[in-house]
Amino acid sequence: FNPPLSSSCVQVSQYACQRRTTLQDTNRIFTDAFDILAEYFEFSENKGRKVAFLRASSLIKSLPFPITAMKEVERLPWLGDQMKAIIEEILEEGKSYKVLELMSEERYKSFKQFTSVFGVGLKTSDKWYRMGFRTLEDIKNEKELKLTKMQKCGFLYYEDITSSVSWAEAETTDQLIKSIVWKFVPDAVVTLTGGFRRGKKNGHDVDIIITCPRKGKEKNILHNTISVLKNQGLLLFSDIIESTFVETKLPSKHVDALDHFQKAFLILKLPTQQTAIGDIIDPCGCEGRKWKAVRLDLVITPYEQYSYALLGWTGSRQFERDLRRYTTHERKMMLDNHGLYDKSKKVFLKASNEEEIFEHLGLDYLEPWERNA
Ligand code: 8DG
Ligand code: MN
Ligand code: MN
Repeated sequence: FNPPLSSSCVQVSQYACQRRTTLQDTNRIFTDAFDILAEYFEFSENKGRKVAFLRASSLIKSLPFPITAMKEVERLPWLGDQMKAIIEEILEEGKSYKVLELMSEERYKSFKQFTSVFGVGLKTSDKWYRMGFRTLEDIKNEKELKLTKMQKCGFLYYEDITSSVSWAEAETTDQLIKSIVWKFVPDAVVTLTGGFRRGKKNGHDVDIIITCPRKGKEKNILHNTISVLKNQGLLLFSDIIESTFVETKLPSKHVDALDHFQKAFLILKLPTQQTAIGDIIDPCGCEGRKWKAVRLDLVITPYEQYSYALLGWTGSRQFERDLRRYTTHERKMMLDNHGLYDKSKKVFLKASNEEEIFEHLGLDYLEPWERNA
């Protein structure tokens, strides 16, 4: 006897790190609505409700069955009355008028546009909104407005950067970076991470993490690589962040804390791949242009922190939040991109791969493609 897969017999953990979440989301109609609401509350600076909708969305993404009736979601964690009302509305109407209404609010529409520019976050969006600007056209027409170098590049390469990065483009970027890095440091470990490591077919950027088994040999890689990119005419923008790591510091308590690795946020002038039939098929829609502006994040890590960094940069963001929340509340340990600290034993736990980190945490191993929470 095979019982039907529904919530009445499937125990769903409140933590994404105890659920297998592949890209096969059979409830996209619901999760899209919840993701939009999370964004709506992020723009309204309502952190609590943002997190609540992200958790609910993430939980639904892990369900192995399409939701067809309210009784299937009755006993799931994180789904409050407001969320259930939205699910019910979508089940009945095929869409949520509540969500559509919030999406048509002026502040949401403006923030959606503003934050789509590289270098523009909530702070700048809020400032522009309070200055009376509503659209990107408004911003472009205001010649007096001070823009950072990053934001100028965001506008300059807007079309390219907002069109998603394909798997082929991520692959090309990965090869390019490997060929450069391996000239300086032949034994450097260069790994494509972020969404592409989780099996996504496209993304908003390319994330690459670099280390070297020989202690300290990773230190010059970032600057050398960026010099080569510059000399080859492949660099459109770079923002280099130096390492601020301090050995004695305990992992951060905040689930959204940034890490302290040396890194760079780049825009590459990526040569467009020519197909066998030449210009007839244009894989990135660049219409005859020989390049596309592509966002690249490069992260450099000391070898002994590499597994933790890889786990942290593979994401998804919600998976990472829940992994840290689980570590703090269920294990009395502290986790960040640099390491894992056992508070009762007062020691940092070493790990030479991701499997060992899951083991330290007493969790079943999840493959990267099962972390699409
Ligand atoms: P996408 O690019 O396809 O949209 O998805 P993604 O690859 O999952 O998102 P991402 O924004 O590129 O972030 C990848 C992971 O990197 C994510 O789990 C968060 C993590 N991350 C850190 N530190 C930092 C940081 O300082 N900045 C950013 N942007 N991401 C960071 O661990
Ligand atoms: Mn990414
Ligand atoms: Mn990134």
